[in-house]
Amino acid sequence: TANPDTATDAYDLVIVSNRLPVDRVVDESGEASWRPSPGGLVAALEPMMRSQDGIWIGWAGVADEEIEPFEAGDINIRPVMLTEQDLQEYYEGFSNDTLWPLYHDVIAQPSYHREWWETYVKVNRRFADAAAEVAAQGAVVWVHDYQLQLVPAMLREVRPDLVIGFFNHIPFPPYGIYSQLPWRRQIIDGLLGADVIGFQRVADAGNFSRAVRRLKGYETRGPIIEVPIDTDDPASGSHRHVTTDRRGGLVRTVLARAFPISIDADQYQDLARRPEIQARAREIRQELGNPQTVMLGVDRLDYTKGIGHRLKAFGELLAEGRLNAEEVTLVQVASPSRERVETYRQLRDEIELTVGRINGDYGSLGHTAVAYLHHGYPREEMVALYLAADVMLVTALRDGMNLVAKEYVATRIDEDGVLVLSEFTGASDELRQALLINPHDIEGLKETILQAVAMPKRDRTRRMRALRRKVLTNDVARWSASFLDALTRSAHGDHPLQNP
Ligand code: GDG
Repeated sequence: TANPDTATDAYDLVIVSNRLPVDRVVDESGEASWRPSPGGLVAALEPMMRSQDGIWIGWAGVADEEIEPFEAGDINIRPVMLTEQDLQEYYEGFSNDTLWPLYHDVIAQPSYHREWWETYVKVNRRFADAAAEVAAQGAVVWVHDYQLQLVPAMLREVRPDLVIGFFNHIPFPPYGIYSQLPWRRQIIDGLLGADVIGFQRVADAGNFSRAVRRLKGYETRGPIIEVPIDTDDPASGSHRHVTTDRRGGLVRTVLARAFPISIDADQYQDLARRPEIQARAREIRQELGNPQTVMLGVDRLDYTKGIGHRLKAFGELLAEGRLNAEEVTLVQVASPSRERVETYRQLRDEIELTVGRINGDYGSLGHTAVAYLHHGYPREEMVALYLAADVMLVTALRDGMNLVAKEYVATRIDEDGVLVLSEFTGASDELRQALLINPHDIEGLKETILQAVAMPKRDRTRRMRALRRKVLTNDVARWSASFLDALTRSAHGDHPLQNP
């Protein structure tokens, strides 16, 4: 397999994620090319990828096609092939119909299929091999998210010289839930191949450590996990930061702690300052019939986002006459997501039935109660929507972070607008000045919506100022820098236990 010394292209920084940050575009003449898809992760990593000779490994979004490495917008890209069957079993199956519902507190029932698991192992191996092939001697490899939890150990096995990091973008569930997983030990072993394992919340890191103690019996000291070294293994001599545990056995140490992700806040502020986007925000309110209050929800159409709970609360407030559809409009952007997974199809039917009922009962020709949009929009339009919204509703039942909440705050350069935020999002750990809610408590949610609608300007500004301070200081550049710093320091046997 990989020999780092003879590799022709060897990179010092390797990013591994399921999906590459590029989209294939076909022009009028039928010529296909790659366009960088501007996500927060790319924005955060781009400067480092440039300065450190980096490469990104992942799936290019087209099934059954071997694609040669290429460069897109200055980023080196190494595609990993996925067949249609891999997509069904590894991606839609094990990732999105087993791990996703399990890690989000079994809001939906996870499906456990042994064939899906086998494909998950096989595909993880393919990603690990690709990373092993391109990484320079001693390179830093940063693996992302729940689709690739076996990659760290697979990679360490063939390339013990690498510094390996893993970041989990979604929650890590409490042991009582995690322990349902038939392959619970294999996943833990996979993750523990990393030197640093990052989570969104302190609670997620705690859940992970507990699972490690329960399932593996390893010792943990705060965020440090002691992983015993098998001294019969010929690679055992090449491990970094090896120490002895209390019983004198050899262990390598793994750091597992919270690194809450964020957004490119400046980019949202810059968009919010553009006159044409501000004009679009005014136009949106006009198109809605100039209601006194515009409320907004922006989510992938996913059962974790609590869209149904939000609609229930809004519908009841209209039914009870405590809100009036002539005065208040709820705009719900539900961007299409995972449409081949059955649970998502059912969710779409439920949501659209509820929206239709509310509009039929409380709307009029001039005023729709819920403006429901099953589309994805350009970022400019999202920012105009954030600017147009008096109240932002984030009612997720479980969410690793929720970037939408942070985007709304970054956009509000006018220091106005009220954020209603679920306690079950990672964002609620930082955004304490939002109106925090428990989305399961429909009465409480209704009260809070009324409070948001009626909040005096002075209070809105005071809260928004405090929220903006948080988001503008802790942006995504700081997040990636602090994770990579922890990784590089771990290569020298030094574990930063918390953010500087
Ligand atoms: C996962 C975790 C964690 C949505 N619709 C449109 C659109 N979006 C953008 C939003 C935001 C992103 O997609 C969604 O991010 P979230 O964080 O809200 O949620 P997930 O997609 O579930 O992300 C989550 C995140 O990973 C990062 O670690 O925070 O907890 O579940 O940026 O703006 N963007 C555009 N058009 C749309 O229609 N342009």
